[in-house]
Amino acid sequence: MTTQQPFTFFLNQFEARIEGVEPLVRRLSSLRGQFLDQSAFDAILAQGDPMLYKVYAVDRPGVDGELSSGLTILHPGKVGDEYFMTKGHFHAVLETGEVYYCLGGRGMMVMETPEGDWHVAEMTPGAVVYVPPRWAHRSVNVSIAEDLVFFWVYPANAGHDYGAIERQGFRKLIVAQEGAPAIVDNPRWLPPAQR
Ligand code: PAN
Ligand code: ZN
Repeated sequence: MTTQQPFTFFLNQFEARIEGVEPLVRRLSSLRGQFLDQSAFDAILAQGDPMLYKVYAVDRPGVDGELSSGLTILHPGKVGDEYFMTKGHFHAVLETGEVYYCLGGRGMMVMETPEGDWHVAEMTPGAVVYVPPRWAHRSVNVSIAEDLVFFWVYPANAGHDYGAIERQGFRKLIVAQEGAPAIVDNPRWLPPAQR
């Protein structure tokens, strides 16, 4: 058993980055099939492949007791009526939770369990959203012009399972209706018994 040394890292809230960490960049093309309006998706991609979000991860060894943390910056924008969002995932170790702390912008976190229970939480500066074990989670930027910026911490051995979400998305979508975000049913989503 080796004893870890404590360390400090600096989260620059004003420049929305973590000092000394190279961000992972996710572009629109990595969310193929996730946005409902496929022709709007193709039309944007034909003009280029915009960056949707950046993730500054302070990863730790994937062993019991370790915690990974980091910062995500999700840009504003829409595909058809649907706001820019993260891919979303279950944790591969389903019984692991996560804490999100919103630092800037305006968003919604869409969550669901393998049984199909769902919940949508608002993300505004200061909001701490607790994602219990077993809940898949996706962040959505519902602002017109502002980045959604949030810090997160989860057990480093949790892992990420993107497969179920890639297949049929989340039960609920967040779309603009008359200029305001609305929660609507995802027509591609099937209850567990019908999959
Ligand atoms: C976050 C997310 C991050 C990017 O660190 O991974 O916001 O979202 P996707 O992983 O869905 O692309 C987290 O929830 N980690 O477990
Ligand atoms: Zn997670």
